[in-house]
Amino acid sequence: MSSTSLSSFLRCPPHPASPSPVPSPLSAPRCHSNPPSSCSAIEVERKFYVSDHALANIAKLSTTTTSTITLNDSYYRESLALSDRWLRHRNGKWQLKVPLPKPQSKSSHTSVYREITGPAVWRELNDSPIDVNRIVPYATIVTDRKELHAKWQGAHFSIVLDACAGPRGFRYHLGEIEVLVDHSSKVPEANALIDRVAKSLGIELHHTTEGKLMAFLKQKNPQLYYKLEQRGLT
Ligand code: V4E
Repeated sequence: MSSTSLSSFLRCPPHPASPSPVPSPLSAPRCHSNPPSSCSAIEVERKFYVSDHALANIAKLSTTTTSTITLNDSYYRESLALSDRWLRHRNGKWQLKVPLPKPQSKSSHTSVYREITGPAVWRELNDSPIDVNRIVPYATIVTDRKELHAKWQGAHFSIVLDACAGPRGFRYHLGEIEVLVDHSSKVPEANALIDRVAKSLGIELHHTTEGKLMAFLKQKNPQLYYKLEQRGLT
C-alpha cells in the first residue's frame, strides 16, 4: 500500500456505530490509549502488512469507536530488551511490556505480552523510577495511529493502522489486529478471533510482518538488532 492511501485513511471520519446485542466474552479496557494511573492487561496481537485490499475491507467495517492519535515513543535500557522486556516512555508515561509465561506467549505469528503502566512498572522491575532526561534511548519512533474498535460475533477487537517516522529518515507502515484479555486462559480464544477477523478482512495469515521497533533497529541500530537476533527475540 502506498503511504498516500494510509495517510488519507488516517484522516477518514469515523464509521457509524453498529449495535450488537450479543455480550462479549473478550472485552477489556485499553490501557495505553486512555491510560489510568496504573494497570496491567494482556495483549494478543497480530501485525500485518496493510494491502490496499485489506484497507478497503477495513474501511467497510462497522466500528464502535475510532480515534487518531500521535504516539511519541522512546525505548530505554538495551539490557531489558535483551531479556524480552520492553521499557518505553510513551507520550510522557512509562510502559513496560513483558511476555506471558510459556506456553501462552507461544503462538505462530501472534505476540502475547502483558502491558504494565504507571508505578507498577517499577515494582515489576524491582527498581526506582529513572529520570528520562538522564538516559539515552536506544530507539525513538513517532507514530500516527488510527485505531478502530469493533464488535463482531459478540467479541471486541481493535484494528490499528500505524504510520511511523524516526530519526535519520526512518519510515514504516503496518497494521495490527489486537484483542485484550483479562486472563491468560482467554488467549486461545483471542487467537481464534484474530484468525477469523483476519480471514474476513483479507489479511494474509502466512505473511509475517515486522513490528516498527524491529524495523527501526534493523535499519538504525543494527548492533542491538544483531544481539536480539542472536537471542531469537526478533
Ligand atoms: C519489540 C517488542 C515490543 C515493543 C514494541 O511493541 P509493539 O507491540 O510492537 O509496539 P506498539 O507500538 O504496536 O505497541 P502497542 O501500542 O500495541 O502497545 S513488545 C514485544 N516485542 C517483541 C516482538 C517481536 N520481536 N516481534 C513481534 C512480531 N512482536 C513483538
